[in-house]
Amino acid sequence: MTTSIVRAVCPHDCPDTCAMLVTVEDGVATAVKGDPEHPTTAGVLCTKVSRYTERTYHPDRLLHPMKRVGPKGAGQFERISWEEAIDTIAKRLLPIARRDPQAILPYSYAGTMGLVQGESMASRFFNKLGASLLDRTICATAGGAGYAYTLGSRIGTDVEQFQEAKVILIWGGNPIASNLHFWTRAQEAKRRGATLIAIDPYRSLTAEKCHQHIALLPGTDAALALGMMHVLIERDLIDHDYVARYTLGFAALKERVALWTPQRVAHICGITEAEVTALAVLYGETAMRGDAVAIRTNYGLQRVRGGGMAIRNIACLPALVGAWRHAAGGVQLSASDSFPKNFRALQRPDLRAAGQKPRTINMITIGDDLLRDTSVEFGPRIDAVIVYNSNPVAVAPESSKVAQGFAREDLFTVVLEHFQTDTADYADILLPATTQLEHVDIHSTYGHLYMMANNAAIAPLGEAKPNTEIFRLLACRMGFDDPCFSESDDAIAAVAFDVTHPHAVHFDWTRLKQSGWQKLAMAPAPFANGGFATPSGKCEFHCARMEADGLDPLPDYIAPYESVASNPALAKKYPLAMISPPARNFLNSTFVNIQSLRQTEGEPHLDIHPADAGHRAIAKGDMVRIFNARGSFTARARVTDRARRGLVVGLSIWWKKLASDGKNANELTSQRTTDMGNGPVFYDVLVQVEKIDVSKAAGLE
Ligand SMILES: Nc1nc2c(c(=O)[nH]1)N[C@H]1C(S)=C(S)[C@@H](COP(=O)(O)OP(=O)(O)OC[C@H]3O[C@@H](n4cnc5c(=O)[nH]c(N)nc54)[C@H](O)[C@@H]3O)O[C@H]1N2
Ligand SMILES: Nc1nc2c(c(=O)[nH]1)N[C@H]1C(S)=C(S)[C@@H](COP(=O)(O)OP(=O)(O)OC[C@H]3O[C@@H](n4cnc5c(=O)[nH]c(N)nc54)[C@H](O)[C@@H]3O)O[C@H]1N2
Ligand code: SF4
Ligand SMILES: [Mo]
Repeated sequence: MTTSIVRAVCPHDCPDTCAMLVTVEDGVATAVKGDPEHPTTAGVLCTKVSRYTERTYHPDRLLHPMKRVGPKGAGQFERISWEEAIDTIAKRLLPIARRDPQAILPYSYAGTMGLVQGESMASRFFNKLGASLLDRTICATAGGAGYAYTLGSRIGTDVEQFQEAKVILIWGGNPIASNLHFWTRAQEAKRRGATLIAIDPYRSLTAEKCHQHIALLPGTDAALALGMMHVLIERDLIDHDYVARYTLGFAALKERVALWTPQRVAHICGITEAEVTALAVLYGETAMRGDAVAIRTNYGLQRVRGGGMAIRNIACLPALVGAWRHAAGGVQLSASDSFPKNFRALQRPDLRAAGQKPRTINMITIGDDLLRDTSVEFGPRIDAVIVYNSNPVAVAPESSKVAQGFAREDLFTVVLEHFQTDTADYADILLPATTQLEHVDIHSTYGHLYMMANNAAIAPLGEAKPNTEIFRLLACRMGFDDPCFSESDDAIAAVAFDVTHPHAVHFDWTRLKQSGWQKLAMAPAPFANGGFATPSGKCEFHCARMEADGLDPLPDYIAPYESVASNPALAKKYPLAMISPPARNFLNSTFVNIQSLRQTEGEPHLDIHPADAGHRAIAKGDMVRIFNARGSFTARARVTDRARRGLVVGLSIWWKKLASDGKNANELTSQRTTDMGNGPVFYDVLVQVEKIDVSKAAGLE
């Protein structure tokens, strides 16, 4: 028997981007472990990815190209050859492209975060074709915009420093589920005497392990940050030297936050005045003592109307108290912009016809957009969609409309997948893609600072092909003869980072493949001496670019679209706020079909506070219907004060077809967008909940 260990990378949409060691015995991957030497992975993978071989060799893996033989959505397919598949796709796309290539839409997100299998050959293909552009907003663009207005780029505190902090605010994130290797550092800080505070409407797995949990109403974080700034300035817990040297607009900020008294803030956030004041005092006084204060802010708080402003306000806090002076101080939202990704080489936007700028479709309005007709404002009706690295029928908002769109008889849909997902059921042609164990890739991350290499550990299963190879074949069949369409995956990986950028001067693909990972060349404490990537070079409390973009140039509070306070008329019918954050054992909708993981999650649940359950006569274990004007889904009630009063929580994202009613929480979410960044508002939703007939519920037990 021959045994080897192959260096690989977890490809999933998770900030941790773990270094993996794959054991291969006679060509079969038998184990996947965390690399003990990689500093952030430290030998540990999460439960989901420890089961990677179960996912890779799953009996339901798609292994051959298929064509649809039943009605759209029914999921009935018949095996075809690659030749027939590629030929059929080209024959359908060519006449549409001749009419108007913008009628063709790529739809992809982060099934793999790899720079090669993500957006390289696929983007080249769609650029050459002149297809519509996709605004990939579904996750992080609201906060990304708010952060960039304030600090210039998504660069923040290095996760490897957090154990040195004395106060850590975990703000709108649940790292035990979604950022495990950050949590390890936070726990080490706790052992060394740090205070951990979770700011989250829900008592998540993480919140229950922190010293304090501030359970504010969803969508009110911007107000809490304004209240903290009010207290910091009023009590002079300010690093005046840092503020004078490295910030812009302090006087205007001072005037603005004077209006945001703890009393006003407490009322908006549904918490006490003392909570607001004590939080600011702990943060400010710790910083004034010269200790590091750090904030890990995530995605939970961005998925509301004012999500961009919320992150902007939080991003102002470290500069006020001079927290950036410490390597362990500051804030981490995302490390994305630390990596000089060479998008021009990877995606080749120059392949678009000279002067051509196709229209852009926002991925979160796919439901409405698939149902739109040709018009002057919209452009041509969407006639073809090519889906890869994403499962829009399960993950996009207002999903009954998404499904209705994909069910259009006149729409041609191609899906590249590992499994027959909810979206794959609507494909005309379904193509089998390789997994991370079967292809080569290179990764940047959004949670640490290592460039990562993924070697192929095993041969592709069945007839599966890498995304790159599928788009190479399509490009060839469509007659695209630019040499970039025959570049190998290794050649693409070799140009993924810009070696003229100081962070990546030492990047060399051949070496990286061998070592598996290499840290960017970045000094700790990135903003100890200013150096923000804003036009002023400073942390911009007053931001002229926001004004130019029609936004308030100063930190402010933007109420949710749907909340009891902001929309009382709607709240009369739908009085409960609903959030649907990630379940620990799923990764978005990935892994839901892995039986061992699904069994741990059980079935779709709804957490509801005893008071809210009580006056609806809902008891533990009852089946409930959650509904609003957009739709409904059913779940089993867990009566628990983990959800604060007025809030219900449905951990997500379930495959619709694996839920008893064929639906999930996205039936109820809206296609509205955030204040900036065109982001989604998954957690800005009012609903009503009712108990379902008892006998039926018992039958399901
Ligand atoms: N196990 C697992 N890990 C994952 C994922 C997964 O699906 N499963 N998904 C990955 C992806 S794509 C992402 S983007 C990240 C997301 O991971 P996180 O950034 O952690 O974001 P969420 O889990 O959406 O929300 C985290 C917490 O925010 C809270 N929250 C909801 N609304 C608000 C609010 O208005 N204010 C505040 N302060 N808190 C709020 C939720 O209750 C939840 O506990 O995780 C990644 N990691
Ligand atoms: N209600 C609600 N909805 C949400 C969220 C929420 O918290 N609540 N979170 C939102 C967020 S943060 C995000 S990021 C999105 C996530 O949305 P998506 O990025 O669509 O994530 P997944 O659901 O994991 O779907 C990824 C798919 O890609 C496939 N895939 C993986 N690797 C490859 C590959 O190499 N090739 C091909 N062809 N396919 C591959 C996987 O099998 C999987 O089916 O969902 C959003 N939707
Ligand atoms: S999902 Fe996250 S924690 Fe789990 S192995 Fe992948 S990168 Fe690591
Ligand atoms: Mo995400």
